[in-house]
Amino acid sequence: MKKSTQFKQLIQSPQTEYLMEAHNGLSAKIVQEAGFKGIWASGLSISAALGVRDNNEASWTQVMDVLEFMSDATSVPILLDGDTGYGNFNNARRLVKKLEQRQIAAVCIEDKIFPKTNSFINGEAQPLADVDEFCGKIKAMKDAQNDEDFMVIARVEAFIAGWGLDEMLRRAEAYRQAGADAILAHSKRSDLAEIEAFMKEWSGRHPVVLVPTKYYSTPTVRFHELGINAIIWANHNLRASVDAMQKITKKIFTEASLIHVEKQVAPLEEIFRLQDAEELQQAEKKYLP
Ligand code: SPV
Ligand code: MG
Repeated sequence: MKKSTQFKQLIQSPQTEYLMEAHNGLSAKIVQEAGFKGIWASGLSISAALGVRDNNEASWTQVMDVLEFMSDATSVPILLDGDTGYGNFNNARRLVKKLEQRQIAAVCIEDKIFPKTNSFINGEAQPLADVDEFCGKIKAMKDAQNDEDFMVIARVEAFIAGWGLDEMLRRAEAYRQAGADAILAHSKRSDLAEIEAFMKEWSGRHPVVLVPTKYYSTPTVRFHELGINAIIWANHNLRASVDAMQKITKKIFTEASLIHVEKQVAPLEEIFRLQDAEELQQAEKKYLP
């Protein structure tokens, strides 16, 4: 089944589904092997892995290059965190064409201004996009797609920017009417209060996706009870790898030895397996003289 069709089914299914963050080909493969049905190509994680900030410092084509490796390495669908669409409606609709060419299943855009800033950095100081302008962007993206199953998810940043429930609902409804396939309701609170209030008023009118990075202590059953369509575990592979790399690098630096390290890192054989080195050995037997 096409990746876009898989993703559409995932979002439209009555159960709560889960997407896990990846930021390169290797982490994408690890996410798929764990059993996740979809991958979140996080802007924060991809930029951090490239050594830059989550402020569109990596160009959109540099993000595309990373995505190409992620898509080639996996068969489950990828949802790109497309920030603000990297410009106006015209940049965003070109993005859709290029994503489809790489079999990326869907893109999420947020109603902020290019260049964006991560929602958890000084969120209240961040200006939101004009609603009509953002609706035009969504329409242009939906008009640009060739594959009818490709999805555009509209991320509403009203709570992040300190606006209340009314603004959140006004924007979500406008984006739904503009053609967005789902709404990502973002919140930086440590509890679920804002999201609960939104879900009550929204009353199931269109699929909803959440990113519970800040309200991580919420029991997952609550998301099921609220009828959330998909949950994104947004940055945990990046954070896990940073923690592991810092510990091991420090140890090797201080001990100037590998004696106490060998058993704490993945065996080389595991790296070769993840790369599918075996397949090349078979191919060499077949194709080399
Ligand atoms: C990302 O993973 O880049 C996101 C989610 O956009 S957040 O960092 O929570 O804004
Ligand atoms: Mg992001």
